[in-house]
Amino acid sequence: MSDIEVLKSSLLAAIDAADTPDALEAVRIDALGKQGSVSALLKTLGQMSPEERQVQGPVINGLREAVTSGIAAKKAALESAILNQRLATERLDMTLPAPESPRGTVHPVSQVMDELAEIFADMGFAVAEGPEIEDDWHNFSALNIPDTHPARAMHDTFYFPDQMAQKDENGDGKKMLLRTHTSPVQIRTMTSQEPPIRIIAPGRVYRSDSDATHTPMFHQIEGLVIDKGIHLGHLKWTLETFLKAFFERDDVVLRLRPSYFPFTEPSVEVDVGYSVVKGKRVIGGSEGWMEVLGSGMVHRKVIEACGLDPDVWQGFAFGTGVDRLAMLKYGMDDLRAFFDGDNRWLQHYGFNALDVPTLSGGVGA
Ligand code: 2U9
Repeated sequence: MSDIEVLKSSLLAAIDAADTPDALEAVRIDALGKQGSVSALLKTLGQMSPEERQVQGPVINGLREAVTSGIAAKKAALESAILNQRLATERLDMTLPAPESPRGTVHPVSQVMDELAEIFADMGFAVAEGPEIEDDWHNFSALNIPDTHPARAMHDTFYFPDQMAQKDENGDGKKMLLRTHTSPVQIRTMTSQEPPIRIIAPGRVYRSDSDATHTPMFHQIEGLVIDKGIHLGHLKWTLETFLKAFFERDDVVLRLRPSYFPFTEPSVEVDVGYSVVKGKRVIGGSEGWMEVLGSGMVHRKVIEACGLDPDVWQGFAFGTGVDRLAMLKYGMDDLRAFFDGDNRWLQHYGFNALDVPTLSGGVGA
């Protein structure tokens, strides 16, 4: 056998013996690398006479071809062997439950929003939404909140710089702000939809009066009914039904205290009774009272501001903090933790995404 045939068989044997991609790579470099045996042979072609090259050229190129295709075939074989090995060992029994991967949880605010939507849907309320950036007519004026009212003050409201004021229909500038409650959603509904109206308006609201227990953004839900012959009894029944379903207790007792809001007359603040069980406050009974929301009959001026006749249409409305309701029902004691995004808190207080609240299944998880 010529040396080239000897070299060829020894290289093909080395290729065959390579049992890992790295070992095969070593053979490739040893043969076809810069200092490789086949590369060296190829370089000799240059010094040969044309006749000699006529003879040796095809032989040496044949060798390079054989080694190159041998290495490529072996590489493919090794890779498919490795893949089959992995497929064999990584057999996934799809019938087995998924391994306990860290699961995202539903934030308590979202859970409570879903619970409230479920409860009010059952009473025929639709969910209405609107812009978080509002103008001061929808957020204040239409709600009978006079220009001088402290709620309008800078320390309570995030205003946009005047140059961002929008021109209203008669061209004068509407001051823009971050809504301080979701009431402008109800105003937009009353000015765009014929009564009767039954809506809840959940969403983010902004107040620049944050302190240890108040955050600049929190979540509110407000409710509104506009119809004929609506009176305080309808308000009380609706609030009792909602709070009994929400706290999943039939012994929820309400206390209505006269109060004042510019957009309702009469206005009442509502407390729920609680009992102390093993030192903890439990909703139900009336050992003590906890304020949960404000409400009242929609002020005539608000109905007029929305172009409706208050002698034909009456209504009631209420407003409450969703974060606060969540703390009352699920026992959190620090509002700020709601916004920290701390995974331990979310794993502890969060809800399983599959636990979609249904009235039949008891809205709570
Ligand atoms: C329209 C007419 C009346 C909504 C109302 C309250 C009372 C109230 C506070 C509760 C806690 C805000 O989140 S909170 O700080 N809200 O007490 N809200 S009556 O009254 C309306 C709304 C819209 C058209």
